[in-house]
Amino acid sequence: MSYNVEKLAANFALGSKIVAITECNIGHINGTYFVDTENNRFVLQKINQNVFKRPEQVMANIVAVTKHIKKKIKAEKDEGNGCTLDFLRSGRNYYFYDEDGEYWRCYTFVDGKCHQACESTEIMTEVGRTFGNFQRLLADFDASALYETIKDFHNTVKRFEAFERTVEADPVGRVANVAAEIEFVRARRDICNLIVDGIKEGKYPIRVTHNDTKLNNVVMDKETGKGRCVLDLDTVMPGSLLYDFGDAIRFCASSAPEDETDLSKVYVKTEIFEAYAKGFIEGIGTNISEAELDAFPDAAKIITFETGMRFLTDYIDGDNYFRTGYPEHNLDRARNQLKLVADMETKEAEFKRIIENLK
Ligand code: GN1
Ligand code: MG
Repeated sequence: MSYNVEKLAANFALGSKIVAITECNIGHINGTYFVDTENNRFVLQKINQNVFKRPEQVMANIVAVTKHIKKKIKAEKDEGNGCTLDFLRSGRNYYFYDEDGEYWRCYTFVDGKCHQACESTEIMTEVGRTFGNFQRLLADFDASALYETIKDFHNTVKRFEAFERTVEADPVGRVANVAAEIEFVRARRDICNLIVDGIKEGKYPIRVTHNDTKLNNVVMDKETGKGRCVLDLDTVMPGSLLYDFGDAIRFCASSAPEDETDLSKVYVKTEIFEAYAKGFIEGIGTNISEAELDAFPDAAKIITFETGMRFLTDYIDGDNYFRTGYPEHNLDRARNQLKLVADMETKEAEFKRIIENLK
């Protein structure tokens, strides 16, 4: 489907004439375009309604959270705390609803560097600090005021149930190809409960969580290397900060990209786990409990496991959720993530020691 991006962008108050439009292909979910005007650069995105059933709720969450962060940063009068995304209005709303029933939104581009791969421990500490700081700035925001835009997004137990249902249905006849992967997942059924039960028992408080704490979702200052802004606020929801920590380790501390097929190249880098944890703990300050810190090693494993299981589920289901570049893409991603889980299992004691030392 091609869109008249220029016409769509014109529904937002861009302030000056559009001079160029470029499509951006990073990310598995939304359609993204850079819109350059005479004076500024904007990001126009089509919200994926297959994933986000209620785009207006996604935008309500984002607007509430970014307003809060803006207020906090202003009150703290600390330039070092960076900025947050600034969304443009279209009429009264922060989105434009087109004649095909699609939702579009537009925000001011934040200039800086987004690292696509982990280049050093210093960078990872800074990324950790930026996400920790994001949590800190939102620590006094009432998470119950947010919509749960993707229900049970990180409920690993429910994700496991969905996996089993898909295996049972085997809609495109792929189950036979993936017996080993299915067995790997089933053998780890027990870990699905750890965070879910901890939340139920009140051990892990419900906070505002980002839910997609990838390295490339942080904009860093090109000169100073300091974290400036957290991007991709679509999945900002009520949740546990363990999700955010775990997902960051899954993505940032891996030795290889998420779809590397040479599994001998895929392992978790202990020094990156440590560097990220150090920055995150510094950034969040006192807004974290001992129980949450103790669960960091498990969180990394659980979220990596969950993501591997989601890729595998989507593969078995016929690739309906994640954008894929080739037919076996989801399977390659699943194998990659499950390899990472196996490697994390061998490093648990080391991770625990690291967290104890950072406390
Ligand atoms: C999706 O689109 P992207 O890359 O930001 C997914 C995350 C997964 C990630 C895996 C809403 O994020 O949960 O961890 O792919 N986002 C959603 O690469 O499902
Ligand atoms: Mg995302």
